[in-house]
Amino acid sequence: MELEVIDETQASGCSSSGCGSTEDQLAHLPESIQNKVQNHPCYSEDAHHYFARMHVAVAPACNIQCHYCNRKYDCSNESRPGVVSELLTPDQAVKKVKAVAANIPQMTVLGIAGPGDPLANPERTFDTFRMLSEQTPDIKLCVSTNGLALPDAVEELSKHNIDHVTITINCVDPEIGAKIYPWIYWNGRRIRGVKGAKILIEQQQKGLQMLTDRGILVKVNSVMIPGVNDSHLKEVSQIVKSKGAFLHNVMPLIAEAEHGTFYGVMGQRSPEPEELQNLQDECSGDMNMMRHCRQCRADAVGLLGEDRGEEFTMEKIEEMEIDYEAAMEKRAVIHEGIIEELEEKRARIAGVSIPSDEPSIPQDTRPVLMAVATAGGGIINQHFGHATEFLVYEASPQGVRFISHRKVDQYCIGNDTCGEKESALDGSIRALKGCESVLCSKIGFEPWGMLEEAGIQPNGEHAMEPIEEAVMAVYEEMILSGAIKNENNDLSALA
Ligand code: CLF
Ligand code: SF4
Repeated sequence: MELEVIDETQASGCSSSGCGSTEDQLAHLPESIQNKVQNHPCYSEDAHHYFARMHVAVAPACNIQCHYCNRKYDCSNESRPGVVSELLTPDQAVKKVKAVAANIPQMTVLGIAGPGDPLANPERTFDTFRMLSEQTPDIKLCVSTNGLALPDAVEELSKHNIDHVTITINCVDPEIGAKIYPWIYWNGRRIRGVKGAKILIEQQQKGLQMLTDRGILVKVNSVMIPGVNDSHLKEVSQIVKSKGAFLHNVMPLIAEAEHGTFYGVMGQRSPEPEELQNLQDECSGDMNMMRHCRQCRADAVGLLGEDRGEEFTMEKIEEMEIDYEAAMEKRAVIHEGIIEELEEKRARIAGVSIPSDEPSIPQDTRPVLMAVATAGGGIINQHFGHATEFLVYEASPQGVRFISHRKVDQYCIGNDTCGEKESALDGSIRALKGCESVLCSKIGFEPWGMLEEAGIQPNGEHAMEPIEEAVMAVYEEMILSGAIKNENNDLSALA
């Protein structure tokens, strides 16, 4: 008996809960826009399993202060606090982009996202974009900004063919803004409190409208700050949607005392995964929500969730010989292959429908969260012990939808002598809270036992299978085995 693997359009219902599936997000859009986002790993959830992005850290200065930011670290509007990025000149940045593009051919997007605000460093940012648009025409250009200087930059952005812009909009109410932004730097003066927040909000909204009027795709990032803007973000979502934003990315606040940020030091808490998911669900409505953001660094390189920056330090790049013409040819072939694979996958999922007389899962069967270990490609292909993050999917009678990712410390690093093994494994199990199963390509005896004890069923039987199909198959197995108990369900038809 086969249960339905619902196409992602239906999977989200696409219910009011919404889903991150490319097909669902894009089906209603003109073909020209679908083409723009189908290989952008941030604008398309599907694409992020296949295509990579990179950032170049060319923009050190910032024109505002956010309470979740410490200037020693990257801009937290688009990246998590981490080690300070290696600051590059525009020339170095171009060299780096060519080196990465030649070595990671699935890299399709170059973003400038810090470590300060790209538009507060217009010369460095636009020099980089100008050279790249001339020398690496096969790479999409992307920028992320706090929005203060955006209206003045829109013309320049359109000139360089930058058609993906992210604005971080945390509020539309200056009173709330004053709790997030202590000051802005505007027309040569520092403006504090509500007055500063009001100017910032006006500039963000104006910039958003100008971009969407020109057909530039805008993603809005919002940092969810419990007790400050969490209950306000639904309104933000509606407003940005009404102005034509393409995607809304509600990200969790990261606030640790050791980062030295105002919120970190003051003990402002970050949201729990469930709180974030609930807010994302509330904001979704007919708005496309991004749920696969990794809050990557301002010098991140690779698939979302992986960071290969160490392979591309300037020292290493200087030693590389790059023939970009040849690299472009190779890249084009690889991109075509990936797009074909993606299209096949979408067609396969959409084509799996059940004849109406086939029994299906009773509609009141409760949903189940499952964690998946994957190294990319949309399949279950990673050893439990090698995972540095797990993707969390929800299976329900309506289908399978991506929910979030959970970061973990790598449990197994190739030997068993690591003294911190126990605690790393405990940490992984804690991170998987709420998940009832974990799907991976392989798993050791010891973690298997510990996961079971924690009520999480390990499953290595779907190695190398497409994620959505494997998750639905495990859901079906759980129903049939009675692991999902629902007294109202008559499951006899499924047996
Ligand atoms: Fe970079 Fe941002 Fe462009 Fe993506 S990241 S500038 S849109 S290419 Fe992506 Fe990274 Fe999240 Fe940003 S996962 S932090 S949303
Ligand atoms: Fe920091 Fe970015 Fe905010 Fe500037 S915009 S203060 S760099 S988080």
